[in-house]
Amino acid sequence: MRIAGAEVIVTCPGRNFVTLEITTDDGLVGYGDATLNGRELAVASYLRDHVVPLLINRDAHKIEDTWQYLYRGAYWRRGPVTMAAIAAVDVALWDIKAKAAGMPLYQLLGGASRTGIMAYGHASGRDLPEVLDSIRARREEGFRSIRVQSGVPGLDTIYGIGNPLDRTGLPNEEVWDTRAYLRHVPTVFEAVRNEFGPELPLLHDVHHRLTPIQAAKLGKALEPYDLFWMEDCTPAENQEGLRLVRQHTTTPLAIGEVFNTAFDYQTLIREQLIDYVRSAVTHTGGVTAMRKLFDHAALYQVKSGIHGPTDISPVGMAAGLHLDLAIHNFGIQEFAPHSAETYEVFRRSYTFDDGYLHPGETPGIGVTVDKDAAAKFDYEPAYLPVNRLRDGTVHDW
Ligand code: EZ4
Ligand code: CO
Repeated sequence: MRIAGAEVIVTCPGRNFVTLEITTDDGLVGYGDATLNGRELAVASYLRDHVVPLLINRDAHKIEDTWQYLYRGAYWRRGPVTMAAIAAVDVALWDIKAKAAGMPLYQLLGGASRTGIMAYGHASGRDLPEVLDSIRARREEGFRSIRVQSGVPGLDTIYGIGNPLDRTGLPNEEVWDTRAYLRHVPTVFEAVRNEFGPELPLLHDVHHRLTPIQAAKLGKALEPYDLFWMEDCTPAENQEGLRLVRQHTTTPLAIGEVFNTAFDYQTLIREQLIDYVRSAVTHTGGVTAMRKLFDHAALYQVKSGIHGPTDISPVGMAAGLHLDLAIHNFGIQEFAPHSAETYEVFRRSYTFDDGYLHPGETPGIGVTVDKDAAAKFDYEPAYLPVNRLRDGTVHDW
């Protein structure tokens, strides 16, 4: 079975998505997600200009060989643009292989290790009453685990929540105050626990805004509220920085949504400095690379917590769900439902029922792209916000 064609689809049904469609000479079609929020066209060009020409006529079944060919063959390694492009090819080829086998992808990954995939939803509000209302709304939708983000008194925006399409043409700028945040967050979790009791799993995303010693302080302060995890508590390019956090707190740690290879986790996993791996299939080289990463993590009792914001397309989401169902060291899956417009372009077989996701039984990954619908939504430039301290210094967003 040879690759006969490959097409890059850029569409904006409420937010931008980049999808690779691969077709084979015997008529099978596979899809891979290559969406890199705020830098979408760089990946589209990487694929169109430098990868698609290499794919034509290759054996569609040779997934590992194609992965190595694109990774080692480029000479220039790693990086979000390269790894998102490789991920799109990899997922499209797994989609095709599973369709050729007549099975949902999870069967090719070893079969189901569980009956459903525990998902967590997002609750956020400018103040405490809004936060509590938002948690109630997620629970009514069926979520059994909830990430809680709150506005900080004195700051205008609820931090870490980007506007998918700001249409200003330039990134929004936000203001940040670390001391105000550190004082406020424990009071939010105290109130949430008082309202909802000890059972509900609660998560929190720090979005890389603290130094290691500040992160250690927050982790300790949150211990009474028994978090499921504290996410991206400090930038982790310097993996050794997590030793300091770990020495001071038993709050579980999740890291890695901005990482793109297993190497970014080497020290974090080997020294058991984190509890959950946050990579997305879309940003970390696809199913092939993620499977290796999770198997490595399993040796150290580190579990999965696949990134699932709405800037991962339903194609990327579905690929993650097949892994979630198959691997032994599954932890939790982030799930932010897409808009009706997005689901009009991306037809999915995955389901969300009573707090649990399932990829469905359709052969392949179970998502197809309606190209006529996609063509109705032209690409629109959009950026994530940029963050500054009160004195104007650029800070992590
Ligand atoms: O801000 O995916 O845990 N989820 C997150 C996300 C990220 C976006 C950035 O594109 O932190 O919402
Ligand atoms: Co995050």
